[in-house]
Amino acid sequence: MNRNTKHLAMGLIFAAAGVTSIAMAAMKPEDAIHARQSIMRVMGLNFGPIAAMAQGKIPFDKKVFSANALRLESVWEMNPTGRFFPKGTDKPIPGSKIADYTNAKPEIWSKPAKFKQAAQHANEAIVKLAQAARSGDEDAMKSAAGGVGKACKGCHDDFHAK
Ligand code: ASC
Repeated sequence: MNRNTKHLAMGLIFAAAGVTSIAMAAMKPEDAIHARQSIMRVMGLNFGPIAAMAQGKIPFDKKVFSANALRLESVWEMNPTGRFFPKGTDKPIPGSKIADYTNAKPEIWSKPAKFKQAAQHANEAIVKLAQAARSGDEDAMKSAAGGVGKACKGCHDDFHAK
């Protein structure tokens, strides 16, 4: 790489980083609420059949289970518990047509370390579930599903008002 190319490459990297941080800084509170609710809805839609199969409520279907588990992992990579919980999004946004409510508890912001740890537990459980799905081992898949259910419930009990 010659010097000019190198400078151009560096410039592009900094420009991209700048655009990203501007986009994050400019995210409106109602957009953050809408984003996290949509992501969690998709998480729930994918986890529902997995939980039902693991509990024997519906027949085990390896293809559906695996597809849903891999989608859970990739949707979770959007980091719903991270950038979509900026300060100031613990209450409905006055005048907002997008998000009229939020069930996020104030503990998300008053106990950030605890919230982060709960999210980390969920991350570990979700990665484990996807690994089990890739292995194709039915028992491992069902058992990993239990871990995800517990992680979801644990975090929702503490941080999500019903
Ligand atoms: C879901 C969903 C949740 C969790 C929780 C797991 O599918 O919508 O909130 O799983 O019920 O215990």
